[in-house]
Amino acid sequence: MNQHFWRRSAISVAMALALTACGGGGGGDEKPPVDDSTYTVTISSSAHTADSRMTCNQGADVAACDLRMYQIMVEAYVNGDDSINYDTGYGPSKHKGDLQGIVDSLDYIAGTGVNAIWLTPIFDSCKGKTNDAKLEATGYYACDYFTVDPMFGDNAKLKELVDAAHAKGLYVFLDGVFGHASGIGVTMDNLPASLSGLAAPVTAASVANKHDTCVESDTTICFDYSQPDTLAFFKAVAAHYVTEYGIDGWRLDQAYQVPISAWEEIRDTVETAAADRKAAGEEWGTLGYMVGEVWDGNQNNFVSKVYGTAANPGLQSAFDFPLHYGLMQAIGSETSASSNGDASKLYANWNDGSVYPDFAMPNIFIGNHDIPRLGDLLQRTGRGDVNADEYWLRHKATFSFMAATSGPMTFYYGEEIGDQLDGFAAQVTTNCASQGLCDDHVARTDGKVAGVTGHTLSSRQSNLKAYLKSLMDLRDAHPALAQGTLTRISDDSNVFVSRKDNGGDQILYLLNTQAKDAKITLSTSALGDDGTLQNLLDSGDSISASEGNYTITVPAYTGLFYQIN
Ligand SMILES: [Ca+2]
Ligand SMILES: [Ca+2]
Repeated sequence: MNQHFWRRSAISVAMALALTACGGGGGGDEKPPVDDSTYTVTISSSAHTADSRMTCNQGADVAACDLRMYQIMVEAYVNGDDSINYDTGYGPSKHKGDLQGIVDSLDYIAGTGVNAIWLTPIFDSCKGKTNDAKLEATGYYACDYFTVDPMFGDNAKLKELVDAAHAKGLYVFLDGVFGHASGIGVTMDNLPASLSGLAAPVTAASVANKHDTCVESDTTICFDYSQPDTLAFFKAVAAHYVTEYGIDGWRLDQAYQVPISAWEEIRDTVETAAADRKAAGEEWGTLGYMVGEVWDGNQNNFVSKVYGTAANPGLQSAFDFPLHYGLMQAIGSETSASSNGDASKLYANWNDGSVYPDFAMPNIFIGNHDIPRLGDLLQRTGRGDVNADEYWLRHKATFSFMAATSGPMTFYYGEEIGDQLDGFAAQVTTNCASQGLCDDHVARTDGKVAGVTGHTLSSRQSNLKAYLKSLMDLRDAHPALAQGTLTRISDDSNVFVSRKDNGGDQILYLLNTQAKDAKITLSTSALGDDGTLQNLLDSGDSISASEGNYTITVPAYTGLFYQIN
């Protein structure tokens, strides 16, 4: 079955930096706002009290709360070994990516300020043995969970990659597809000695035992978690790569295909393997972070399909699709959205996480391999082409919101340079798969890695990448950003104003989602403080309260960070 349709059926939902110098960026290239009028607002009281409910809002020192993952679509990213290539696949890349290409790119990746890489699935998918060569290249239909895909490298190359990433300060996460596998089945021929005797996972024998989104076909088998052998198998897989390779955890594909009770056991197994490494004195492979993917805009479904409850917890972390949609509606762009940015959508009643259990750690992101890149969506919705200031300002503003958000976050490769696909913007509906231009795989482009693939960064790309690095440096220096309580002072349709607190570290974050400057009069009582505000990214200008008010100008499409002294 064509992955395009398969994925579709699986989902239930559908700077002002520029104006002044930008920290670390050496000065933005962007020009003044398109609209030279000014939005004026007075904020005299705070709309919300401090929220310290979920794990990463509590100010505790939890390493996973400051994860900055960098997603790599392995088959597309970088060709480091031209003797092994798929040469076919979904999406517009040349489909020559491999593990060596990632090893070669680690310095570049670390230079963006992220601290982790997530590789799309790398297990053997039995190239040439099913009737869908493109699907095999994705990695999401494995036939051997204990062997690296020979088109990507081998098991020794994976170990080399994990060790090399760790040496550069990067955690490594593999992509676990534990609900389905290749239609030709799963081989046990390459079982490691330590797992001899392990039984194979059991294919769902009846409709009642298979998840309703998993459809058996020539390319797909579905697993039956009512069978103990299935759970035992995937617990063994999940622990094996922590114990033997030192990976730091897993990204779990289509997490709703595995029951929450099974996730609880798999997570416990991974956490135990990680704790054992830590007890043995290992520096890496000790995190045991697991993040589930449920492509859904309804936060209630994250409780029922990923998190579970305090009494019956599943996974602790899930990609935050609801907040992703809020962020795109506010300052980015959605596939079909045409309205101007509405800052009140950042935390609407459908994406504020209020229904998640206290232990939850939502993982905020912009894009992934299943949705068009932000750059292409901005072009689609008339929010700026690559030569427009708006295009780059919106990227920066989006990054700034992520940097101000407590908890783990994920960037998709190329976002750091505002990548987009030349010649693509509008949705392609006719023969999109054969052109590599369907919305759900058009983001799978060849990686553009300066110093590795021959790509030369434009000045705007360099500037954006440096801005991202400056934000990540800010997160290093200010624990309130990654692990602070959140107080939403104001969320109107034009500006979002919040403060983050972690002990004595206190940050005011302001985001203007409109095309004109915002002049904000913020009372000391609304801020809950009367200290001096010091700009953390620009030249360090400071603002003092006068007669009980601060006056702060936030340029168009810009996020600002002030330390509250
Ligand atoms: Ca290759
Ligand atoms: Ca484009």
